[in-house]
Amino acid sequence: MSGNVSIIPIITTFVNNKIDKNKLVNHGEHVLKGGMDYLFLAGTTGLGPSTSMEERRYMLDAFSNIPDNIILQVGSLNLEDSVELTEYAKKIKIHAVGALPPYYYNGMKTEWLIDYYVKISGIYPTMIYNYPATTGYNITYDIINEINKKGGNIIGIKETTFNLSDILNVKYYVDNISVYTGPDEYVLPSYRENLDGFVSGAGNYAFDILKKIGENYNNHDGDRYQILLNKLAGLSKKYGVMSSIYDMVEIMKGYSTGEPREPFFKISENDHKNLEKEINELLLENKKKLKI
Ligand code: ELE
Repeated sequence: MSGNVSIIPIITTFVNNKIDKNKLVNHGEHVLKGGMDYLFLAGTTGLGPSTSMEERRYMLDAFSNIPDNIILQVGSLNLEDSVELTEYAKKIKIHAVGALPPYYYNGMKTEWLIDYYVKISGIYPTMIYNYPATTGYNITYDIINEINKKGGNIIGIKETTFNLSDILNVKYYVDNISVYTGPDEYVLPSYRENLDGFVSGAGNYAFDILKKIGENYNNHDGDRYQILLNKLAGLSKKYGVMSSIYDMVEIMKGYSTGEPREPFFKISENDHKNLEKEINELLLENKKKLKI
């Protein structure tokens, strides 16, 4: 068996633009009971950059009874806020904090990125959230080594990139770091490349399929489960990135997770029906070959 770790960036359960705590905890519990190891709060899928620091504290409080299973994304464009939130996470003793680099602005000096991570990870063990396509910055192995040399404590990296060479270089050249793949399409490769695990937004609705990938990573059924996951993630994108995940949880798992936060608009009733039809057809087609 592989020691691969599963991290699910859960959606934030809004109702009328406020976080619904019961729905959040209910969803988190389903994901963990489904065999996943950690919940990643305020990630991309959780619409994290749209949440206030107060909302992120509120989410931490909601899970303060299971701190070992929690990772909170604390990155922001106001480092003092991020630092305060990291201190709060330390008090609750969660597994680790995650942090996007400062984003949106072009031309940040590399040394500022380094100092940003030294400040956050100097307080609490930190997992870098590397997502170059959206942040504009690629956090490579040499930057991580520099952060740790300057007193930081980077324990992991979540690599939302298809650049396998960058991903592997972190594993090759940084001591004692856990490397997690980020794209849904790289769940199986995280096992095959003997990395430390994966982060998968599709895990919100397909944690049972993620389990199957793990059980079959060394045979060809693993490929088939990964292909099914890719197709489901493709449907999610087709019907509306992030927003459709709320509908997919309801369709596939049978409980409500509220709604997204605008400008991620709720998908229409008609689209919901079509999405449900496409999911059911896809699952039916796969039932012949796979145990789902
Ligand atoms: C994925 C991102 C990227 C999961 C998070 C994650 O949500 O925090 O659709 O592949 O660009 O890496 O959601 O999603 P895609 O880490």
